[in-house]
Amino acid sequence: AWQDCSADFNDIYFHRTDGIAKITINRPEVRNAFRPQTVQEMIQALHLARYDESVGVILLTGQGDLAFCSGGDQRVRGDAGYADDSGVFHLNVLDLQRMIRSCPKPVIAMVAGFAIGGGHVLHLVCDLTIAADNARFGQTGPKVGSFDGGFGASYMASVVGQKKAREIWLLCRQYDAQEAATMGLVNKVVPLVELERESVSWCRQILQHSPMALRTLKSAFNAGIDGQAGIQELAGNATMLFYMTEEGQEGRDAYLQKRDPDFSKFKRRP
Ligand code: 1HA
Repeated sequence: AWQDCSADFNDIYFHRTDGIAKITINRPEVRNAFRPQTVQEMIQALHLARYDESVGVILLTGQGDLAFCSGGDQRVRGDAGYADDSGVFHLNVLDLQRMIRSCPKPVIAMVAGFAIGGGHVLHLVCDLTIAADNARFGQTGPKVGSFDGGFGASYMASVVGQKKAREIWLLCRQYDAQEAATMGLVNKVVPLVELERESVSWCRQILQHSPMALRTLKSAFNAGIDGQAGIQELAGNATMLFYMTEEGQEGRDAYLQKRDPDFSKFKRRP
């Protein structure tokens, strides 16, 4: 049973149950299109889930069976981005994409219905995607006067290959769940009624595994394609592990005790 933690949110639901946090875009009347406030709330919820030590896996999904997310809400698209209530333009979904990738906990997209445009990129940047058999995937940018040349292009190419990624963007077609699975865009296709059960069971299997191994692997997968930022994530895990050693702690203790550090007992390994 999910515990509802949505009180501070308007455009999303935020739920928790043993070890799993679930972020649900709740704008079904526009196929779960996001506006700046939606993205802001998703960023806040992701932050909460990341810092909650009881959470080991994060599910990202959309309310209802018709859509995961249809991208930016075109009704509030102004002349330099998507307008918030005070008229300021945002492309803050790019921040959310980076947060999903750099979150040390696995983020799993649970997709029923459409994952389109900026909504498609959101599922793409998640670590895993479980799709219902009614899921449909695609980009629309060149049709609606937009493009995501960041993770939306380069990361997509590393997932499905250059030719397929260029096809997806240049033709703006939609692909069904099976086609998406065949091209490596989704990990598993299940009947719609089993979507949540299957996704939660993937989460539970992950929750049995070593948190340190999981976070280091995620950062290692990122490192190869995320440049200096990717190396920073991987190296951050190396630093964390070093802090946990007596050798690392000797440096800290010596500083605090105002003495020279004594690293002589630590091995110089081949
Ligand atoms: O490319 C970016 C970015 C790039 C760089 C940096 C930041 C970015 C941020 C965002 C984006 C983008 O997301 S661009 C791509 C924007 N999205 C789209 O082009 C998808 C538009 N929607 C659709 O193609 C279709 O609605 C659909 C395939 C998702 C579903 O079709 P369906 O089932 O036939 O429903 P439909 O009747 O089209 O939609 C139901 C209602 O939802 C309609 O409203 P109604 O006529 O009932 O009043 C429809 O207008 C509304 N709706 C759907 N999607 C959006 C939307 N309203 C606003 N924005 C939407 N994205």
